Amino acid sequence: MANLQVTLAGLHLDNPVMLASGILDSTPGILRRMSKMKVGALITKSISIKPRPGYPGPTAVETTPGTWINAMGLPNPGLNEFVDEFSLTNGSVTIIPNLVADTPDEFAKLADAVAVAGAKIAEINLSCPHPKASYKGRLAAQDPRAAAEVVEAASTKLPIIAKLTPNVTDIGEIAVACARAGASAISAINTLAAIDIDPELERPILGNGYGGLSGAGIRPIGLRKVLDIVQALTAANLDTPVIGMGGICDADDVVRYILCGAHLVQVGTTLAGNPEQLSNITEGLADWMDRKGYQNLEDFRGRVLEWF
Ligand code: RRO
Repeated sequence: MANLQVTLAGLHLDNPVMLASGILDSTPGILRRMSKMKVGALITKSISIKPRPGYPGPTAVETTPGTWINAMGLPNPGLNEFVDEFSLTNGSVTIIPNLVADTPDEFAKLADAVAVAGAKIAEINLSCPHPKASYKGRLAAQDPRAAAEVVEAASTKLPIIAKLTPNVTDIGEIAVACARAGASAISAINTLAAIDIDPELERPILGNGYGGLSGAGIRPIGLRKVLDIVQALTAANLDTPVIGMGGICDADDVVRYILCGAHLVQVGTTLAGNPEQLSNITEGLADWMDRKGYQNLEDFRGRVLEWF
């Protein structure tokens, strides 16, 4: 029988399949429902210090089958209401808050607050692709020094997962900077900077104009970025685990990421109309391992690296 167990910053998780931030995670009720799935951990929608209403609609549109463009605009109730409403300490599945802010100090404040509220680990969103506010004119995850500064500030009270953007030339350089600054894991990829146009209305299809692309079509890009990160970390003698995501729709896609060196994965867009798919993916991974005769994830993790 395949053993799917995995540890992340000392936390024991039943399996490596996590719910990605931004999908089916914006209320305690939806998270409770998702905790019934076969899932290793659930990540919340990005939380900011102040409440944010989000952008005007349309906020998410399917551009080609299975591939979506979104500019939700970080809608969330703000730190205080989040801490009051979301229980981070009980429940059967680990809940990981995803945090978003404009400065290292704000990230530190958010991280410290969720640690006090019982979070065991947090993911910091260094990479929302279409913010109005940004870190000195760029996303933190587009500048190794800025990313490192945020990781350092946020990781004093609990372990931090640094979520990176694919919208850079050298994602490996950013991952190494985050790992050296104390990140306990690197997650990638956030959505690809994108736009789509309605030819009839002669305007962008999203209310915000710009958006981020996710879903089936971006999987090969996610795989390439994860491979780049794993290779860069290995070359720097860092064993920081990588959490792969981008376009995962089924168990084969999870296998693809693990073969590229990912320790865990996150699943998002494909669940939009089909939450049960999360359990199917985890079961499918176990079936694939059984069929291949693998007992542990390490038995095949990173195998594709041998090709390069
Ligand atoms: O809320 C959003 O519009 C959003 C976020 Br925070 C993010 O990190 N990535 C994305 O595609 N959309």
